[in-house]
Amino acid sequence: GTTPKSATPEPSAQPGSPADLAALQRVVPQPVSVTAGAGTFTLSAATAIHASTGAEPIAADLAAYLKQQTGLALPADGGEDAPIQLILQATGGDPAWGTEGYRLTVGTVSIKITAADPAGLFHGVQTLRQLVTADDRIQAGVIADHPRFAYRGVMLDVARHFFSVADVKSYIDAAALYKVNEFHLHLTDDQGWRLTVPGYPKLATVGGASQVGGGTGGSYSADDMKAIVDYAASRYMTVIPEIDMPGHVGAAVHADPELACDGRKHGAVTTVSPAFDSLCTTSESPYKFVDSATKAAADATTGPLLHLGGDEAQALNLTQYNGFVKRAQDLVAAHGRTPIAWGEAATAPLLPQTVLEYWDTAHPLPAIAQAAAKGTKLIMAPGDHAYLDQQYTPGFKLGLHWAGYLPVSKAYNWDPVTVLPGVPPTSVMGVEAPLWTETVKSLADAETLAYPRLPAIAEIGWSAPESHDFKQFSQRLAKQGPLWDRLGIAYYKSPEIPWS
Ligand code: TNX
Repeated sequence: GTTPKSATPEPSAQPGSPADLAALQRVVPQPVSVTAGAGTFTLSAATAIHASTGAEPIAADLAAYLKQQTGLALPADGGEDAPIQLILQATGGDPAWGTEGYRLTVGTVSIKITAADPAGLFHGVQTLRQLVTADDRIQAGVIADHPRFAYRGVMLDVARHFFSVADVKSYIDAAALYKVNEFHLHLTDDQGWRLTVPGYPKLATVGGASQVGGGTGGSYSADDMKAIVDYAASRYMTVIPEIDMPGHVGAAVHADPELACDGRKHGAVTTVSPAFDSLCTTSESPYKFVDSATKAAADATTGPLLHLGGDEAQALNLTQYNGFVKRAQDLVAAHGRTPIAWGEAATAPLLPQTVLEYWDTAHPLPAIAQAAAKGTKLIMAPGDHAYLDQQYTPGFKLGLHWAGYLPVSKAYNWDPVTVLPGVPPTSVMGVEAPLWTETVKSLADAETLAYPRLPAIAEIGWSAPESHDFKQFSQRLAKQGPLWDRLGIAYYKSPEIPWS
């Protein structure tokens, strides 16, 4: 059988002391249950890892993570008596675990992670990483865990400023540490078009050749997109591509003026402010373009969801806008994908499966709650709690503040099911933390806005609402600082957090 010969003993016969429990309180997001044992496990270069059949890549990930963090090179191909065991266990788990839950048992001589699915083992590995202290020890205890919401997303805007594939991978990697499982890639906007579309070569070559402030911009080839999608999959994250339309199309109409009604020559948009151009909804050629662009986005990704934008289409009247959104959904569905759109699309006739993403807390639309009441599922990305591009404080060197200032406490203190009055809790699929990049020029800038707020929003997505407590969260968050230093993740040392 596959049962390990020396089945890992439970952490210890002795329950942990309050000090042992305090030593386990360093995990973000807060797990469902945390029970301390007595003593610690000490890692060494001889500590082998063994994985069940099918989980070998996760053993290799754990070894690579621990090498990065501790410098110790643990063998990832240990036998069934290895001290660290990663075990896929189809039956016997708590059904509440789902595909993402796991149980981590740390004793003084062994560590075991069990899960029904590799995604759960991967999340358990993230918990284990966070438990490793500066002296390579891990507190004994048992953590049993599973997520509150199925959708826990982050978004990166690669249109306002272009980010290389390597930078995108780094952004994905850091978010995986907080059990984020959806990566929304905002590929197109006024200032840049980043996706190669067969039949429309100028979108990438002309529409891609700019960004905020000018500069050379860039775009992703089919191979680049595959590299991003495969990397995200290796971090148990699904990529959601976004083609933003019918507004926010400055780069598209710059590349191909026929997509707009006025037929004039549109220059590249390099300002922060939107251009308020629109696809021409009264002619057919833009729909051919929407068909091709959404097909390219569907072909480049493997997940079920495809975002069609739909925000801030000020150049259209409501009838034109609603008609466009209706046809765009049909085209996304024809490519086998489930449409997502920004909240504004709630005014249009929606397909039953279309998902709405709520963002605009400055102008909340009653139509969104009305759609939810009729069965539309929502993703919550409220600007005043979840927008990572909003400044931490007045005068902060990066970011905007149209939704107000967003200190860490505000990124943490909200509940997705009470954000919009009238929305049934079961309508909420989960949360997303978007990072718009008008003011973000580098990966370090992106990380400085995301850390430490991205982990706060990840905890809102993962952890039970009863566990939310900012003071306790900020103490756990403080313990992530040394890990970010070690991993080279830039972050803002907000004075709200008791960094040591
Ligand atoms: C509003 S959020 C926008 C974006 C901007 C963002 C800046 C949304 C759907 N539209 O185009 O980048 O505010 O915070």
